[in-house]
Amino acid sequence: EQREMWWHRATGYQIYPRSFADSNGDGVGDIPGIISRLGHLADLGIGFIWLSPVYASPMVDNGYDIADYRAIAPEYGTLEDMDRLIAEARERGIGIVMDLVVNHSSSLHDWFRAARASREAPEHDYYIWRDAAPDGGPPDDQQAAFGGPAWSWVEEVAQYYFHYFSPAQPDLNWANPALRTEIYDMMRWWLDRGIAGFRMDVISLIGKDVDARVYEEGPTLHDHLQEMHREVLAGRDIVTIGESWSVSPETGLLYCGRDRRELDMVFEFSHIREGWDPERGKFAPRPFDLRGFKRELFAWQDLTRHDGWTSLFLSNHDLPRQVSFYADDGPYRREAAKMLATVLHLLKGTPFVYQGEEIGMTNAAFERIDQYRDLETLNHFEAQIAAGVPLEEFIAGARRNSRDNSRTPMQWSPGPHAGFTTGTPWIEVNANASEINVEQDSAQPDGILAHYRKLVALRRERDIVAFGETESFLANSPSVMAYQRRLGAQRLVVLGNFTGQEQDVELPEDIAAGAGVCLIASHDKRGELPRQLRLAPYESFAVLTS
Ligand code: ISL
Ligand code: CA
Repeated sequence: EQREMWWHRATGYQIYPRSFADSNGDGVGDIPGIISRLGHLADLGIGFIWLSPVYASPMVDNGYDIADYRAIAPEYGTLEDMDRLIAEARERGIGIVMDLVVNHSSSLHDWFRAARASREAPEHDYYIWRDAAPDGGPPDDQQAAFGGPAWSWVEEVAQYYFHYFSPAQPDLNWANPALRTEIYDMMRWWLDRGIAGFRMDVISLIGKDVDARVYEEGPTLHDHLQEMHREVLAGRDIVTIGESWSVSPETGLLYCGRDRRELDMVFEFSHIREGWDPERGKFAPRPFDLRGFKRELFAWQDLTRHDGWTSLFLSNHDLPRQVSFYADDGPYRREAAKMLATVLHLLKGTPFVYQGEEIGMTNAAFERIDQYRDLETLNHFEAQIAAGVPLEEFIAGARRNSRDNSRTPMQWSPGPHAGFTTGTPWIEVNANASEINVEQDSAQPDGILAHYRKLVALRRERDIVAFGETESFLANSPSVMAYQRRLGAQRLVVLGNFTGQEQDVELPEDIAAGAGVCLIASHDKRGELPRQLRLAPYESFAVLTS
């Protein structure tokens, strides 16, 4: 049996600090800005914040390139601000989960500065170096995730170093024990400041074997995670979530199985990838297929039925806005936002809300390349235009799936710059901020925010939401997501219409019920579950029966 942990009933909320709230008018969000908005998060009822990186960084990748793991980026504030955030959040029952980016550091980290200066420096082996190929070129033709070769030359040591992402993000060499000790020290230093856990950036890459060209889930991954657990995590009442782009139901429990002593859960992306063209990648839009999406989500529900745990999310700072990508950001935006939240939050797992999702923020709808800021988008733009992709085609893909879609400033009010800053924001505010913002949504008793507040509360209050077993039905429907949760004699039936048309649904005999209690609904409350029912466009609801 699974021991109940605080994060089994908690909802997480991701803050992308650059775009959340700016306290001093420099156009960049910061920690005092977050502190000033803690009331919003307490009102939502969330249990913890996943805070994207706030460490000292040259910001080539908005902080996912860390130059000092024990210092705060001056544009975000000071260590005192950070301690104040931890304390003030805790007073509201909210933990702070830090982003741990230890697959790579910034090329400006002191370790890398020493490493690139001399082969004799102890830090040289903190990174991954190889000699040139006989022709003087890189050791192999591996490409970096953000474009260009994954190897860069350093004249001083006459070697190439490996970088899975950009050249400004050299990969750390986890085979080096002194490096691992430094990382574990740093993690303990943060935990001792009172944080509630770590979200571990691309953690599935740390066991890589570059010579074998195995990067994801490499041979030493689980040894490292078990060592990290022994050295740092064991015995602390924290939560750990590892990001893995490769994890599948076959490997999932290796990370989060009860007896593994590694992580509490992973962020897995199989349901997200369903929306991408497998050959041409994220900048080639393809129509969303609900059936594949459901198959992946329910595979993880099955996997974690008796062991492990999972996270639930549709959005983050690397993904487009969920109403735009999966549903409708036009006439049915409100209904669509509620529907996506309902079908996701009533699954088993720990749900995550990405800033702005709780008011149904939409994609950025940028029309020109100069509006984009993200290095992934800009690098792919250069490469694809050079390869002959027409400009309009690239922009169409970026409008659908660029990471900047979710990085536009949080929309607090209908006022100037959406209430995000009094200065000039680092990236444009979405043009719809005068209609979509916290001030206006929260004034409506049936707003999107109110709907999220209910879902967050249901997970805290109802055992069936936190722990019930999940059984999907109507799996072949291309338009409706449907499942029930079961706990003892109770059943919670959840339905969501993913289309802008009415849908007639025939409920299986064992699902239909004469009477029930409606826990949440986007339209009129439903008090029964007849065999035949008609869903309004983007309608969703959950009915409890026994
Ligand atoms: O979205 C992605 C898949 O194409 C990539 O942009 C992204 O690199 C991948 O999701 C891994 O993300 C994490 O590590 C990156 C950082 O840029 C992302 O913001 C972070 O979430 C490198 O640290
Ligand atoms: Ca600022």
